[in-house]
Amino acid sequence: HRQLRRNLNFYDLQPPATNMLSEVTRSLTAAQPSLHPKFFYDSEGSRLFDAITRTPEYYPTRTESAILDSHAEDIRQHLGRCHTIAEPGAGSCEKVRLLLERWAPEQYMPLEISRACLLEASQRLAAEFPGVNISAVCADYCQALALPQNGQQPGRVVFFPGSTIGNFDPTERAAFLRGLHHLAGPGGALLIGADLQKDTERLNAAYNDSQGLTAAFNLNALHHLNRELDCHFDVSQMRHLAFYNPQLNRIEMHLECLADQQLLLGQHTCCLPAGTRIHTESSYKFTVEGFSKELCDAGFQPLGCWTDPDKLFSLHLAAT
Ligand code: AVJ
Repeated sequence: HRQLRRNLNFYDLQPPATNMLSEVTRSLTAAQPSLHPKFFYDSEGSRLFDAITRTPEYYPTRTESAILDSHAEDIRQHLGRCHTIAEPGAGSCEKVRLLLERWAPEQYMPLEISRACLLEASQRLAAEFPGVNISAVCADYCQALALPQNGQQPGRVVFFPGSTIGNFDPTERAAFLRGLHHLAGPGGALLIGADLQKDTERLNAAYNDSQGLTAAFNLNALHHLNRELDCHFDVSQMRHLAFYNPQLNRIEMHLECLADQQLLLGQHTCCLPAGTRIHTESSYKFTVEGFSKELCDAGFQPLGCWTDPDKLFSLHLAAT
């Protein structure tokens, strides 16, 4: 590990490089073709996601920020002391700023797979918050969740905002929440954002914004694959689809082939006939009671839940 500044230590757990070709080949040639949502986030995809969060239709980001902003003090009171905030998938570390300002914890531990992103964000944060010790950990989710506890220190407050938890299918989600429980450790807590079920029109609009940014974001996964793997997607003959599935309580995003797609995947070719839908993302929507139950099932004790006046989004606090 390296000390980069007086208040910044960088720990590189050297996350295993994923074999993109074999992973993409497997998921695109399955009976139900799919792509993992992580393929959205190259630099263009991250820029597009950022733009989505500022569209009038995409309510989650600004609603969650408003909840945090109005209730930061109340949340801290429910929590008691907060020594360390740990954030898996911290990215640009933007959302945690509000907590660093209001809670002034001794330590902040961002965990992020993108080394470049983590380096930049943690350097900036260390300069801006000289009173917070930053332990930046470059790791993938699995490594991050298996991180050892730090000796005498009290448990960590794990911060997992944005309803990213909604990307996981129920079985994976249960396992992931157990991992967050382990990361928080004895005496720790979890502060997690969960988007709420609401009228279908509003949900559909949030994933079909009028500027077409969500469509561009979805289609960018194919540009990303073309760039990395040279797999010859004709992106002009693919279409963005996003709709609420009320049976499964989730938004589904797909990419639909408008014409046959002849793909090159390493040595192999693969044809996706016109009409094929590639499932690119699920974004589950919760009820306050349902999500609290999932937290209990993962070993947490709910301490509180905060929502906005329109009940669009929820922030849950739970102890380990
Ligand atoms: C970052 C996973 C929470 O599911 O709403 C936004 C991603 N996809 N618009 C979400 C996303 C399309 C977002 N999460």
